[in-house]
Amino acid sequence: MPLAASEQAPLVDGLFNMMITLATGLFILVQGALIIAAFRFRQRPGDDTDGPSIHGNIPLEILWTAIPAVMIMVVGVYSFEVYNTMGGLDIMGGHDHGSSHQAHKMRGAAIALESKPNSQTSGKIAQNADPAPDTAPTADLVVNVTGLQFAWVFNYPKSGVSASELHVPLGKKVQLLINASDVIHAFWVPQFRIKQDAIPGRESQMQFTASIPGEYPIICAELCGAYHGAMKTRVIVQSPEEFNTWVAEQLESEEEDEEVALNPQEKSATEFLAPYSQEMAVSADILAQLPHPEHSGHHH
Ligand SMILES: [Cu+2]
Repeated sequence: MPLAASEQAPLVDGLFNMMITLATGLFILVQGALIIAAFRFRQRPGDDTDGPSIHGNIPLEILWTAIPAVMIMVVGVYSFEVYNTMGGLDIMGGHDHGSSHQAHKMRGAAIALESKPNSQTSGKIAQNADPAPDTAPTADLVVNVTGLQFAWVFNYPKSGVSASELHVPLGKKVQLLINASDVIHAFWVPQFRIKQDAIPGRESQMQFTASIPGEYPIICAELCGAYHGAMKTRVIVQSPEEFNTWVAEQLESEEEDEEVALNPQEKSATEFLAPYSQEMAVSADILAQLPHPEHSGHHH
């Protein structure tokens, strides 16, 4: 098994180990009985007699019905318990927040109503109109996840940060609101033992609490097109302080991007690009040869 890097992972591993133990025990029991019977009751040389003809054995039939029934019930109850503990049944992401639960329901209804004439686009509009969904009070951090051919986009509604990699603080409960903009994808982090479908027009949710700092792969687990195999990114688990620093940096660079978009009006291309020349590996001489804004402005 890969590293268990979330608080939920040991639950899944416990279930997995129990099922493997049961299956191994059953395999040895059934195969053992088969091998013993094949050897012990095999035809001996010169013996042409038949074995006794037996029809029905009620106690035996009850036994081999009861044992699997009990095993299936145990596995069923245990896996249900794990699923529930991981928040799988808690569709709206929290037990005790009636009002936002209601809001979620209504939002769902609005999407359903609006999606009748043109299911995909209007469903999307209804959701885009409300980019900051109700924050479940039980989660420390809510992240909107969008799957699209062929990438993941992470949006932090509280800070407004958008990123192509998921950053999360260590030891904090993270709630993902998962969506898709084209076809069905699936959000999978093996080290967290979580996997959830991303479905266009329908928000699915999932919770986890990262327990070991590090970088883990995020993989699309639903065949979604030609480049499905390349639909990968990372989740970066960092200390809450590092996470806050990252959020601040993202906000800063987003501001810078805005400046980039605003400034060209006031500066010539040469002046404007000068600070970036090193980054772009372009020499000042080449920059100086750029056309003057008066001549080029309209064509851009
Ligand atoms: Cu995909």
